[in-house]
Amino acid sequence: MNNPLYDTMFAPYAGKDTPFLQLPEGGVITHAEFVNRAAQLAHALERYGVNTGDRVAVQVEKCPDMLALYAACAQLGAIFLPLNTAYKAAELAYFVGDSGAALLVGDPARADELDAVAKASGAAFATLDAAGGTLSDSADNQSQTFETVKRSEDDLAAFLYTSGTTGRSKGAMLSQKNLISNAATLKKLWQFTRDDVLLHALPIFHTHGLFVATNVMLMAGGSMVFMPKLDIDQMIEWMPRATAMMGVPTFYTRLLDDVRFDHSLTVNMRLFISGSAPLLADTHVAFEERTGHRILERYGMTETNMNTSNPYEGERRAGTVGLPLPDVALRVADGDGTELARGETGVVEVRGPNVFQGYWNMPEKTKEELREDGFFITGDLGVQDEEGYVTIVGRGKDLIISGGYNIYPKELELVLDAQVGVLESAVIGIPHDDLGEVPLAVLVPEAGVQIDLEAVKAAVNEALARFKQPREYRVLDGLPRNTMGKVQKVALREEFGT
Ligand code: MCA
Ligand code: AMP
Repeated sequence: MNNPLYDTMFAPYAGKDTPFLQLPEGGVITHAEFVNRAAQLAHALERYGVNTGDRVAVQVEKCPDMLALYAACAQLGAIFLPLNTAYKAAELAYFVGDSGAALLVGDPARADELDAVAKASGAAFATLDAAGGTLSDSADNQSQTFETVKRSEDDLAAFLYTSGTTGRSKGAMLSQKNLISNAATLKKLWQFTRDDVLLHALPIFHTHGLFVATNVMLMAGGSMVFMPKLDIDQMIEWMPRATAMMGVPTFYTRLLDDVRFDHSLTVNMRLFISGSAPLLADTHVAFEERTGHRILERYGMTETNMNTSNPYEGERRAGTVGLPLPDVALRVADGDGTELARGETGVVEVRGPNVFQGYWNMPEKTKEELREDGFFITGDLGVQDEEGYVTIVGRGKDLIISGGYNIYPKELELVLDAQVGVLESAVIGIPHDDLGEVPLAVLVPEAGVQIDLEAVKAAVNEALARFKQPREYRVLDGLPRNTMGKVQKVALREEFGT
């Protein structure tokens, strides 16, 4: 194959008039139209100076052209670097600078501030949204064919940034093979075919919506109801015409909260998949009672795509994330990587064709998390039963998962600690009915100083995306610490976590 990613995911659809994206606001984009558009965008990328191997940073609202840009990057051999649309300019500046992106593609409504971000890193800047933009204009005049650039399966296809416990985001480098192998495995396991219609309401800047959902559907040749975001009215309207849905647990709790959502809506559906955050066993049970469907829960990470899944045929066990995927080796290990006996709790480690190539420009970090024998240390605490089912029981890493988005307390604490009058801070996750968890910030004032909370909130709002911002603040005289001086977040969770 000349370019394995393009040749498996996109090339097979040239000239095929089958529906690929069904747009709830009206219209259908066929597979052929999609690959033609990708070719036009590949030409446009070249016009903006993008070469094979360059990073293309993309902060664009969910729309067909945003997805076609992923295909265009594959065809050109550029590295697709999608970014959360909620990120502020300060956050973006880091990603663009760190990755050395050749081009930043951003929202026309924020053109001025994003252009400045791009300029500061020496990147070119183009705009794109559902209505158009400079990249779209440039693509419109281009040929609908583009000579696919030769690549190998070991070449990089995407960077996804994932935060770390140090507060600094790391660019996870994913090769073509990482993406292709996982999509092929999941397609087969979950039995996706060209007859499937997937309800797609996830964002496409993360693994879940982009690689798990889209790559699997591309490989299967099916179609997607391509919703701009989760909208329960739209979901309910389209469900009778769909066969499958993928979502984070909040999707399921919101559906269950709606009295219109009942068994009759789901008779055409064959599969509901959940992941990115723990699905409560209660939600699993309530969903089955309401619809007769057992949600299939799976587990993965940005660095690895998917690692485990409950079976398609066979027992889907509530509260577990199922069995290791056929091509993934999984061990529950002690701190040294020695496998523990079944039933014992330890750190989950995984190895397989899905495991990433390392963190961009961070060889030390890569070494800390990728063992020499190829196992990646996930930082999740798990236990495996005699039959191999894995349960995630906690996290060794300090991480809050809110509505499927990861929030690293350290990143917030660094911002909070820098505020006037704040001596130190600690951020913990507290339970939230809708989002699972949300952050709460505990602030300790400098001696004799009264913290101006409104000023702190304003500074946080300037620095960090809304979804990361603490939902609540508490001011304490001091933080609980152990004898080693380490902050006892467990004690804070006990005090504030209910
Ligand atoms: C939106 N807001 C949030 C979140 N989403 N706050 C905390 N956590 C969130 N997840 C805030 C906004 O900033 C805004 O705040 C207000 O809520 C309303 O925003 P809106 O966009 O209308 O929210 P929504 O449509 O209700 O979105 C909630 C959502 C969405 C549907 C749960 O966040 C979502 O689609 N999450 C999926 C994330 C995902 O794809 N994760 C996969 C990562 P304000 O009103 O103050 O301005 S990949 C992964 O984890 C691994 C690899 C895996 O295994 O899949
Ligand atoms: P990310 O950094 O966005 O790739 O998030 C990956 C993390 O999400 C994992 O390390 C887990 O902590 C968590 N995660 C993903 N799927 C599940 C799941 N089904 N159950 C529990 N945690 C999950």
